[in-house]
Amino acid sequence: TDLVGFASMAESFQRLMTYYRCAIMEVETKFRVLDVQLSLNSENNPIETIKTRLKRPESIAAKIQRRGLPFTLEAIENNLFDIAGVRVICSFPEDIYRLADSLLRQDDVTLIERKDYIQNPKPNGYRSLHLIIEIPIFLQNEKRMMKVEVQLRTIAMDFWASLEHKLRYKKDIRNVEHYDQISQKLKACAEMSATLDSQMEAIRNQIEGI
Ligand code: 0O2
Repeated sequence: TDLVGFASMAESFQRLMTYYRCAIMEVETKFRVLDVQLSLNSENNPIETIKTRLKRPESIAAKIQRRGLPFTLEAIENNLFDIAGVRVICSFPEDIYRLADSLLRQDDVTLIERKDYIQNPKPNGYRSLHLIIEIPIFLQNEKRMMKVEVQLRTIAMDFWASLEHKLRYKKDIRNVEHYDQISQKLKACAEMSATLDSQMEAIRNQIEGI
C-alpha cells in the first residue's frame, strides 16, 4: 500500500541521513587529528573552531525542486553534495591551505570538486576554500562512500560571511537601492578584512621568524 511505501521511504531517508552524520564525524575527526599534529611543530593550533551541519529535510527538498530533480534518495545522493557540511575556521589563510593539502593527501579521501573563493572571491566579496570530498564510512557489513562539503575559512572570512548571510535572507525587493548600498559596503568590508588577514599573517610569520 501507499502507506507502507511511504514508511519505508521515510526510513530509508533517515538511514541515509545517519550515514551523512557518520561521514561528518569522520571528517571532523580527520581535522582534529591534523590540528593536534600540526600544533606539535609550532606553538599554536591551526584550527580555531569546527562547525558541522546536516542539511535540513526542507532545504534538501527545496534544492531538489529547484533543480527539477525527482524526489528520490538516488537523486539526493547523486546530485546534492552539501548534505553533510563541515566548516573549518582558522586564524590565518596559510593554515587553510596547509590543512586542505594534508586532508587531500590522505589515501581514503577523494577530491570531487575544489572551489577556491580565496584566490577568486565571489563578486559580492565572499571568500572561503570549498572542497567536495568523498570518504568511506564503515558500517556493520559494508563500506559506503559518502560525499561531504568542507568549507575552510579564516575567522575574518567567517565573520564577514555570517553578516552577509543575514542580508542574503533579508532580500527586501521594495528597497532595492538600500540593498545595493549595503552590498557595496559589505564588498568594501570583504576587501578590508582580506587585507587584515594578510597583514596579521605577515606579523605572525615575523614573530615566528619564518
Ligand atoms: P547554507 O545555509 O550554508 O547551507 P549550491 O551549493 O548549489 O547552492 P554552489 O555554487 O554549487 O551552490 O556552491 P558554493 O558556491 O560552493 O557554495 C555553497 C555554500 O557556500 C553555501 O551554502 C554557503 O554556505 C556558502 N556560500 C557560498 N557563497 C556564499 C556567499 O556569497 N555568502 C555567504 N554568506 N555564504 C556563501 P548554502 O546552501 O547557500 O547555505
